[in-house]
Amino acid sequence: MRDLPISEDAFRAGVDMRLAAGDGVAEALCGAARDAMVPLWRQAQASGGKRVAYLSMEFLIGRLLRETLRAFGLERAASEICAAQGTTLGEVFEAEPDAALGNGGLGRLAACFLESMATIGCPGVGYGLRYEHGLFRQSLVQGKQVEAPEDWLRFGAPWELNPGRAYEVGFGGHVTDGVWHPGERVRAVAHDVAVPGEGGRFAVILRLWQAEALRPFDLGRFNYGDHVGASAAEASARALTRVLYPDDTNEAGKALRLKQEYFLVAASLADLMADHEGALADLADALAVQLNDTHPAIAGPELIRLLVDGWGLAFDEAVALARKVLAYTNHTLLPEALESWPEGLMAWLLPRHMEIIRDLDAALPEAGILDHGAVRMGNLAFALAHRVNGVSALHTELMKETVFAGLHASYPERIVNQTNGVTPRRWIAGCNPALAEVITGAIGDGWLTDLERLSGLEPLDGGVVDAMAGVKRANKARLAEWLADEHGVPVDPGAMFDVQIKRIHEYKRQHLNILETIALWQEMRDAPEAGWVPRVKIFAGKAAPGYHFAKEIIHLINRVAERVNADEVTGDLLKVVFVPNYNVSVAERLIPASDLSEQISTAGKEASGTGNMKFALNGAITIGTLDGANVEIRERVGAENFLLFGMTAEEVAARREIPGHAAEAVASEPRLARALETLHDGTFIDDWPDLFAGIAGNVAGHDHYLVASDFADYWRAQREADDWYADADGWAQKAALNIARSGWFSSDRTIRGYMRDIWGIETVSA
Ligand code: 26Q
Repeated sequence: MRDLPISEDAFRAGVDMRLAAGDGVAEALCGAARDAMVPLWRQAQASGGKRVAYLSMEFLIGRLLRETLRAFGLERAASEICAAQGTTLGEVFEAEPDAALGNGGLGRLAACFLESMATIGCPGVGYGLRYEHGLFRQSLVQGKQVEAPEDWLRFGAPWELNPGRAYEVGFGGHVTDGVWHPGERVRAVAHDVAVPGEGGRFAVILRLWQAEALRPFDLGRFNYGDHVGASAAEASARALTRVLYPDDTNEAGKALRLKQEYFLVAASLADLMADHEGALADLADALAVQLNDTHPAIAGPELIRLLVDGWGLAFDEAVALARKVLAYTNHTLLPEALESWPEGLMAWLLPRHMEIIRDLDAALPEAGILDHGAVRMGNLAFALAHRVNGVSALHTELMKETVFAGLHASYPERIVNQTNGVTPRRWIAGCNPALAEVITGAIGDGWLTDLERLSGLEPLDGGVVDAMAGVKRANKARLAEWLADEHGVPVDPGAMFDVQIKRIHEYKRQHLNILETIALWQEMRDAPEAGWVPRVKIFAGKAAPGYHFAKEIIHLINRVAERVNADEVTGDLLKVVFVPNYNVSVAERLIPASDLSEQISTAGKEASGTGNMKFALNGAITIGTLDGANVEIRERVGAENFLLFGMTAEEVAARREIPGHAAEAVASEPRLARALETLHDGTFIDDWPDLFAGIAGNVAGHDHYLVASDFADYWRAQREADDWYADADGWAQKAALNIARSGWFSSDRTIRGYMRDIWGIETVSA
């Protein structure tokens, strides 16, 4: 038995006390687990050697109770407590709100990183915003996405600790004699969540800032009769951290978003500088600051401002010091997602920062920071970082060739790769405990914190392969029950579960998948007795509220589901399910029950992907393009265990130059042409037959994402998937090899890479 940081007895006593005080079971378990973390939290705050601050507008942490109990080895005690209270631990887990303080991959990566840092003992802190409403709740009304505010704080905040830290943050105003006089000030109040590492020896603090008014209530104004205006300052300050921007890539920046970004940066840097004890010149020996994309890139000018205006450094010295501290991670090459802010807006909201940006632009003309009246945040972040990293090998190479080609030529040492990873604690042990048990049975303990030990599963023992296949069957049976009970779709648990779950976006090509589904349905109807492999097509994901095309794709998937699921000809051969309100908890339910992992983005567009890694680690076989980290997954699991299709990034670029590429592809692929017909002939919506003509027109017309050109090869790979699946033993073998060979995709490996190549930080030992 390992040493627990808290004894079961102490934990039980903590829970009892809370139950006696009237807490519910879930609250009592969370509260007692949180209290157990106080010593870890104190230790994490005590400064020692160098540490890293991970600045991110998003932390998609999801539920925390199950992960915390496992880290502390308290699951058994918690289960017994639940039984005594007439409930089950599973039910209590389900009652915890899913904290969705992020949009997708970038936010979930940040959460995996904090957990890995805590597990391996990397001293660090995460800084984010305490959004009152995280990513919107999605429901479906007649097949269409409807957004409602999400409310993760409805049960209070059982995980939070109050560090009693607050800072003033200014906006607007003017600069006189180099001194900034903000026109507006708000308070940033810290709320801490401790993220424990496996074994409970360390924790990393996630410090979330909430905006409040300096003077919440104006009694004078109230007494004067202005009852609403008396609270205006509070309402306006609170608006800052009210909602997460529900955007993954699209859409131009709004002033409130820039305010949010600066608010995060100003509060976090103030907090870090307050804790810095040594000489200023030693700052880079004590602190590394990692920028999660450009969203916190105003940290560069802010740090320079603090150093010049506050500490009296010369501009050049300040720039050099800031660059030693800062590093920047790029997560996208999509031009529409590259942040840029109008100079006028920047000058109005942050006049002193705009001066600094102009000085930087003059000092580093090759950086291209200012361009046609806009501040290009990627260029700014690059210019002020000592390292800039991409998130997969392919993405990093494309960064060098495209967005940052000029800057890379000037600073050839700066760009490095750190391929993403995921935490195996949540994404194997947490969500798939039966699989974890099989693995431990085969290779013993220790793999969960040293994931490359999964390679020890090879040479694969037939018993282990069977046991893994048995776990998959059981997970699928459980999912089938849930789909029937919660979503009214009965499915055959023996069918291949084919799953695409991620934000809805044209480049991710959910429309390629649904068009293939339609074509498959048509062929099944033509010859229902032809020995088809039964499929369940599962989709989930949210569309940005203003992204019309993505919303149409959701609508189409749901219309296809309605028609296909009611079809007696195809029956159990084909079912289509769109699971609403995709979030971390839904992913934890779907991934362990998946056979086929859809990673079908247009090559060159998906920076990395991390869902792809979770699926492989849970024994799903990938059908995918040579994009992002798919390339590295395929290299590791072996080409014979991966269903590759589609054009390469280079072929994509060349194909796009051919006039009429889509029309030509449609003409040469009758299956696609026939499937596209259904989008304007009323097959799926008889009272408005051409409702989906927009999607059809896009695919057959401009088709920027090459759906038409990749369709034929996708169809071929899908039929190969059928053939593989028909051989159950062969499939089980390939699935097991995916597990055994994916250990490299642990975020522990990624964090070690950042520590070595970027932060210059060593792990601390327990
Ligand atoms: C920017 C400006 C204004 C409002 C919103 C935004 C914004 C917000 C979020 C822009 C982008 C994002 C999120 C991007 C993201 O999640 N990228 C994903 O990052 C993952 C982790 O590296 C990768 O695996 C995915 O490939 C990448 O798409």
